[in-house]
Amino acid sequence: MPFYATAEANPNLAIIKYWGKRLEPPIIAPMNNSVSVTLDEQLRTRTTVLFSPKFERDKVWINGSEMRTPEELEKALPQLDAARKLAGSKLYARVVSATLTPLAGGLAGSAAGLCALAAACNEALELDLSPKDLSILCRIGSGSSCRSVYGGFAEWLAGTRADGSDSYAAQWFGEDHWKDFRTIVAIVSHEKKKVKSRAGMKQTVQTSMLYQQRLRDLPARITALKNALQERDIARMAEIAMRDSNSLHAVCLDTWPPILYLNDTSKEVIDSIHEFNADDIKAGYSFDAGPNPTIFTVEKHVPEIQKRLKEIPAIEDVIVSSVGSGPRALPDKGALMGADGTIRRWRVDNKKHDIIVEG
Ligand code: 2P0
Repeated sequence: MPFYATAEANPNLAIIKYWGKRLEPPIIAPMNNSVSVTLDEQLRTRTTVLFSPKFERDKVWINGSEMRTPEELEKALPQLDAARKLAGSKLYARVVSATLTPLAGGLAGSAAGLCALAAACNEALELDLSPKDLSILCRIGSGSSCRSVYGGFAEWLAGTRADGSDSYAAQWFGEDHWKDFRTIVAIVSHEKKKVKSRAGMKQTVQTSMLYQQRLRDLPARITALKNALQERDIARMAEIAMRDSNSLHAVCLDTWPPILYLNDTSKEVIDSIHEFNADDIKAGYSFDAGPNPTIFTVEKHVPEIQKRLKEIPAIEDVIVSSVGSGPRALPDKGALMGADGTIRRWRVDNKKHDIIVEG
């Protein structure tokens, strides 16, 4: 076993949202199936992991800062424990991670992060996991990350078993299925969100009446989405995405005390997209647990949507992503830490979407 590896993973964005757990950490299984598209490499996360008898506890660095509090470590540590259990190892780990995803702005940062960590552990401990089992290891870190195990479009199944063993992700369509599909990510706020997803969804399950109706609506919506994606039908796909996002934010408002992730800029984006869609639906907005909008569309409509988004002053940046691929192992020259545990000099270039190892 090399006990040392580096991997990268891309974020995914939910078209049908995961919101609510039927099994709490450290298992994590959701109340409902969810479906996502995996983005391309522009917002990827790279993670190097080293397991060693020299270490007396697990240590994790994200973008140069060491994670020290139980809250900061609540996702990585259960995943490291699960990976060790699979390997029959008791070695502690050092984890160094660099991400191009703006963190905690409702932009799926933990999806890429916990998928990259699971993929790096899979390599370092030679677990040789199937995609299904890798998705289970991901899920133990953070639910949404299990969908990043696949390129293209993937579904995370809620399952029904009490041990969570039937809750895993499966690919619907590969990354080449819909070549002109685009996800436009608009950055409206770099502020950390007020209510984290983990706490917010728990509050919703406990207090929202409307949530029960959402759960009843979802199976038909998921079937309709599969058909729309199969036929590469942007009008139907975009309507489903908008309805599901609106449903998520309706149950958030119905939560007690209410949770509002959207802001005035999000509302401007909603109005602008409905105006753009006045004659026929050409694009759909979607919001996770934060105000940053993502727009699903096809390539030919991207310039017009970019023009509209540029008219909204609070939008700081726009990233246009194609459908991306699953995680991959990297050669040691891309590692963020040496095989002896020394952290290398590296930097992220958010403009060029690059992670540069300098020494
Ligand atoms: C999703 N979100 O499906 C939904 C849409 C936010 C809104 O998955 O507790 O960070 O680690 O399993 O995955 C955010 O929740 O939560 C999320 P945990 P996660 O992408």
